[in-house]
Parts: sequence; structure tokens; C-alpha cells
Amino acid sequence: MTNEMFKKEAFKKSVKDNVKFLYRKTIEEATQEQIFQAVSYSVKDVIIDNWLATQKAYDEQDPKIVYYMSMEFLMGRALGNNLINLCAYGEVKEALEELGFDLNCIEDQEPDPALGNGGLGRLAACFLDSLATLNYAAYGCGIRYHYGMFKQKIQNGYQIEVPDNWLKNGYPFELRRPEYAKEVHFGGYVRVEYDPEKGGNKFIHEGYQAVKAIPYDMPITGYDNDVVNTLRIWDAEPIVDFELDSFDKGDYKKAVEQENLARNIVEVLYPNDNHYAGKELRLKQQYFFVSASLQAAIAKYKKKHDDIHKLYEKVTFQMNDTHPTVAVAELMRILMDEEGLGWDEAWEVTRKSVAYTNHTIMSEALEKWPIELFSRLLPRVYQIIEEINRRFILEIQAKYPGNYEKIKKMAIIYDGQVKMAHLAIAAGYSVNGVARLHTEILKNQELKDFYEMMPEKFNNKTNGITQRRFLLHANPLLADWITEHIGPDWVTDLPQLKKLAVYADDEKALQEFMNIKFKNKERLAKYILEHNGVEVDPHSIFDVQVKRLHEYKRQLLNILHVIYLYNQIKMHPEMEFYPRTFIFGAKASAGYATAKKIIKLINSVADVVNNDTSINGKIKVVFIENYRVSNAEWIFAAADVSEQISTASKEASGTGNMKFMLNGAPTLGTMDGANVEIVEEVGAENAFIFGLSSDEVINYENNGGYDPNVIYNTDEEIRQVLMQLINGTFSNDTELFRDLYDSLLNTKNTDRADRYFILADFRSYADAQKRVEAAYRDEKGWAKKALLNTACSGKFTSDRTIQEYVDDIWHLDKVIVRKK
Ligand code: 26W
Repeated sequence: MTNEMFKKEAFKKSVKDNVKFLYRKTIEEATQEQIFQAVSYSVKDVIIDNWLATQKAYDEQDPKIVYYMSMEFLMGRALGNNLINLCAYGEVKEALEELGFDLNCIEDQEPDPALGNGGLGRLAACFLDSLATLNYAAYGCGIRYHYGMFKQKIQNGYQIEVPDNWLKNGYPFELRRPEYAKEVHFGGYVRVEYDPEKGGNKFIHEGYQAVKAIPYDMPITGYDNDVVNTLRIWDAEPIVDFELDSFDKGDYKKAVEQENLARNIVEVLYPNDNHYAGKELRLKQQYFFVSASLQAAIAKYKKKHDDIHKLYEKVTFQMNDTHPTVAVAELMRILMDEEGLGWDEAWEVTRKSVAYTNHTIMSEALEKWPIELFSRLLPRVYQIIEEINRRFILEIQAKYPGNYEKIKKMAIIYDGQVKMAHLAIAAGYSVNGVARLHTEILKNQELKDFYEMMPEKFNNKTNGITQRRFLLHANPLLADWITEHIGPDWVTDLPQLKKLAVYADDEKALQEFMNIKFKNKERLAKYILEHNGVEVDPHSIFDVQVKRLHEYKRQLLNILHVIYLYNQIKMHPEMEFYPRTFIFGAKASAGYATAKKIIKLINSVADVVNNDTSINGKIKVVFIENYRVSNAEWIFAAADVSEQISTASKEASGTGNMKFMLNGAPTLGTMDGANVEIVEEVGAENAFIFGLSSDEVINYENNGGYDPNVIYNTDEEIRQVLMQLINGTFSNDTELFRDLYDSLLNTKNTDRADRYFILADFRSYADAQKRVEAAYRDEKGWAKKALLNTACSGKFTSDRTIQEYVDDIWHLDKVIVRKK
């Protein structure tokens, strides 16, 4: 059902008016960027009405609300997504055409808001889309970083990080709400005073620095239901009054400090993925947005309800990994110091209100703050954590009398550190992993002690993705084709795709399906030519690995295998070989030297291989610069093969794997994360599985690793590939890739050689790649596999994931906004 405003003539008039009001220009005079702004304001007009209607419905229906607390929201562009969800994409496209503009180019003007690193941030964005679409009341709570994920430039094969000033031209899809500002306090000390009224102690926080938190709201439109939820991200400003006060007292230093604190706090997103660096500013960011969000949530609750003891009946806080876990203690502080509850009452409310999702088992990702830092920055909050810890240890002792090992392993504060995961689990009423295998590993390995002590808290919620962005918007040709064949219901009910299975042997349907894939490959080839200057052949197999760069994700395995194939072709020019384009896209954390070196290696291999005329273009290697949500949409649509090759047990779930599957690309992968469930849905015959199992990997790890030198010494072809890293084949500087070579074979820079089992899995991977090639040669067989991947991807919608969170954890009520 489309809004009247989107009727062509009305919409054209609205855009023209906006151009006039905003820029004093006519349509003909306006730049593309100005048209983007004008169009966005026209769309926002409609959204605002729905937003108001949604608020009103919430006020009347008083549903339980989930606050999804996350340091990261990787939203991607909003214009196209909003048009899709408002069911106005087609009409607006036509209206703009009549004005002489191409909607695609207008969409391209929007900065790609990248307030997140990778999987965890994008998951948060998909969840917001599903929550709104399923009529649930939800707020995303986060930080309005002035600089999001850096822009990646590739210079001379190296990654260069360029700041991403996404707010430069003003962002049309946000609304500043200064009237809801909150104050957040850092530093200072706690004074204890006897309170005769209470008959107990009062804790007074003094001498702190204060920052004003200003909320900016972004609308989150549901699909075709008039719901508009809110992503509330907090900006920081110095508190002016206090500043004057300080000047009066001659406290110039403090005023300047407060000014700086506010300026620094929201400046930039930490570009680390799965790596904890222990930076004080990060803890400040965490407390800043958590405190402001909790204050706002409680204020909202109190507007309609007078008994704070029942907060958990109307409110629940989901902590996206440990990053917002300080929420546990901050909620206790607000309940006790501001609402006047006693410890037991406050604890009862807190433990029924907070839940925790774990997104990684990588030990280097665990957040542990030094006591010194924590207690200096958040003295009152730290006191509360000490008390939570004291009581938790008593519980452990009661359950395991005399077992000090347990205390050592499970305490929240131990060895001079505050362990955020332990705090989250001790306090939360739910602890979940993000794929079945991941949750099992948590229960049986990483969090075993906690699982044994409180099994009832643990549950699995396999991740999902939104088909509205990753099919309907990303792949309009396939979306239309699907709708022609099975109707439009899949847009909000993805398991409907199963109905496509009847076309698995229908030659005409298969041909159409693959024609669409070909057109999407042409679209990507054009993008690659424009952005990378490399010509790729859409008839070749598009073999794609796009994701953050991390050793455990094993981009190195992929590129070593490319080298191996290159050697094979050079050695046996007559050998049959189906042309292949290996496409990579990945950002490396700025401080992660090995990851950056792998990017350089990929580009160096690309230089040699792409320019070697003797191989007749049989292999092309492309590194797509600045991989992000907007170009990801095109990449998934164009992929033939989905590389999901992490060391088994390391990838909690993966969500890119689901986006490829949805767009008809079979998985080439290990039995890791959600790959396990993907194979279960599509059948092993429609995927290419290889490598050690997670049990095997964990077994090796528990027994000191394995010896890659045995492989090196006995497998000549692998040895040749490794030698080429250090013999000048890919760089005149023979030392350039020495560290990569070393990491695979000796323990010079790490405690174990080949930590990620690259050599162990190499042969099995090469073999799976052979099976891919053979399968691709069988055109019909491949088309069937591709189509069945799409048909069987229904489970992996974030709509299903969200419904499971609602049923098992949040218990939300549906809200109806549209009156039929
Ligand atoms: C403290 C630094 C830091 C930063 C980010 C530690 C950990 C993270 C995240 C947990 C990294 C992340 O994005 N994890 C990914 O979460 C996805 C959504 O659940 C999963 O699909 C991926 O497998 C997981 O790596």
C-alpha cells in the first residue's frame, strides 16, 4: 500500500519544492547531491507521519519495548531501503526519470553510514529492520560517531585509511532531539553519608567531569506496515553552564578538560574487529552511550508507570556482545542512587531486565579492563561491580564448596581485571550464541563453567539477514523473477522461497535464473572496471570472498591456492581449466600488521597473474577497494561461489554466507558457524565442504597444535607456493612476505606455527575447488545448485531470528499502527 505522497505528480512537486526551499534552485540547476537531499526530504515527510503514528500507537497500546544496545550499527544507505520498505521504489524511480534523473545515481550520492566494523554491526542493522517489519516496539541505542569505519584506498597494493566524514553535507535521515539530552559523569570520587531516612548509607558521586549526551534519532521503517521505529544514537557536547561556573571559580583546567572529553568521546569508531585493545577512550564511549540510553529508557517508562520494581515487565535490554555490559552496573546505580531502591530490589529488577549475546570465541576479543583504569574512570560503577562480584563469588562457593579453581575461572574481578563477559553472564537472564555450533562450543568449551552453574540461561539464536535489503533492493532482477513465479509473500515470509524448488529441473526456469546471474555479473564487471581498472570476463566463474580481513577467516588460504593454480597452469598449459575470477574485498584493522600484509600479498599476486599473458586470462584476481554495505549488495548478487573458509570453530556464525546463499551462490566452506546449518538446509550435494572439523581443530589446540613442517617437507607443490612468498616471485623485496611465510612454518612471532591450520586444510581445499570447477562445467547441474541455494535460504531471514528472540527472550507484544 503506497502513500498518496508517492503518486508521481505529487512526488515530483515535492522534490521541486524542496530544491527550491533548500537551495533556491530549479531542478535543472541542482546538482545530483542536491537532488539526493531534496528527494530524501520528500521521503522523510512521509516517514515523519508514520513515525508520529507509531509513537501514538505505542502510547496507546503500551507494549513491552526492547532496547538493542550496540556500539555498532552498520546501517548502509537509507534512501533506497526506505523506498523499498514504503513500497514506493518503482513509483519514485519513474517520477525521477520524468524529471531527468536516475534513481540509482541519486542513491549513489548518499554517504554509506558505516557506524560499525563488520558482522556484529550489520546484524544489529538487520535486526532493526526485522523488528519494525514484525510490528515490535524497539529502540536501537548507539553512538553517533563523527567518523565511522575508515574509507579504504589501495595505493601500490597497500591499504591506506582515509577518514570517512559521513556528516560532511548533513545527513537527511536524522533528527536532533536536544530536548531529550542527558548528563553523563566521569571520574571524581564517591562520598558515603549516613541517610537517617533510609536507615542506611547514601553514595554521593562528586568531583566528576560531566558531558551532555544529545540524542539523534534515525527512522527505521518496517515493510509495508507504517511502523517507524527509532535508532537513537548519542552525540556528546560540553556542558556550558558548568564551564562558566568553572571559570568563575578559576577552574580553567577543568573546563578545558570537559570540553575535550566531549569532543573526543564520539569522534571515531574503533576499527578493531575481534581484537580488544584496552583503550580508555573506548570504555568512555561504552559508558557514555549506555548511561544516556538507560536514563532515557527509565524516563520513558516512568511517564506511564509508577512502580519501578516492575520495569522488566515493559522493558528489556539486549547487550550486543560485551561492549555495552557496563549497563548491568549502571542500571543498578540508577535504581539504587536515583530511584532509592535497596540492593536486593535493584538486583531483582536488573537481572530480569538484561540479556547478553556472545558473538565470538576468539580469546583476543574478550574485554577485560584493568581495575585501576575502571575505578578511576567510573568510581561508583566500579564499587557496584565489586559488590556484584562479592555476591557472585558467594554463590559459586555455595554451589562448589572449597573449589577455588571455580572462583579463579569465573570471578568477575580477578587478577587485577574486570571481566565484562563474566559480568554479563552473572547478571543476564539470557546468554545466547549466534549459530548452533557456536552455542555448543560456548556451552562445552569457552563458557563451560558458567553453563554448568546456570544452564537455564543458555540458548541459541542462529543469525539471519534481511531479504528486503539483500535481495529486494540488491538484486531487483532476481526479486522480480521470484515474485513472478511464487508471488510477493517471500518479502515478509522468506521460507516461501521453498516453492521455487519445483523449478529445479525446469530448463526454462534454470536458464532464466542463470541469465539473471549473468546480468548481475556484468553489472559487477562494470563496477570493477570503473573502480579497479581491471577487465574481468562475466563468463568466468566469479569466486568471491568478502568480509573483514582476519587471519582466522583465512584469506591467506584462498590466495595461496590461487598461486598454486597459477603454477599448475604455467606448468601444464594444455591442462583444462575453467576461467576464474577471484574477487576479494576486505578492510584490515589499521593496527593489524599481518592482515595488512595479506592485502598487499593479494594485490601483488593480482599484479603478476593479471599481467601474465601466457595464461590467457584464465585467472584474474581482483581486490575491490573499500568493501562496504553499498557495494556488497552488488557483489552478493553477482557471485557464483561463496568462500566461507574460516578455521572450523572460529567463525561464530557468519552472515555474508547467508547473503550469498539467498542470491544463489553455493558455499565453498568449512563446517563452521552457520555454514553447518546452511548445508543442512540445502543439502551437502549443493555445497562444497572441506577441511578439519571444529572438534579436530579444538583437539589439536588443546594438545599444543600440529606440525605444518611435515606437510611442507612432504608436499612439493605446497612447498613451491610457500617458497614463492620469499623468492621474489611476487615482490622484488624478498623480505616483504617473510612474516607470512614464517607464521605458517615456525614459532618466531607466535606461540604456534600455522595457528589457523592453513597448511593442514590446503589439500582438502584444493580438492573442493576442483569439485567446484567440475560442477560448474555441468551448466544445468550448476544452475540447479544455484537455484536450490536460493530456494532453501528461507531459514536465514532475520525475521525468523527476531521472532525467536521475541518468543524465548524478550516476550514483546505486537503493535498495530496501520488502521485497515
Ligand atoms: C573489543 C573489540 C571487538 C570488536 C568487535 C571484539 C569483538 C567484536 C565483534 C564480536 C566482532 C564481530 O563482528 N563478530 C561477528 O559477529 C557476527 C554476528 O553475530 C557473526 O556472524 C560473526 O561470525 C562474528 O565474527
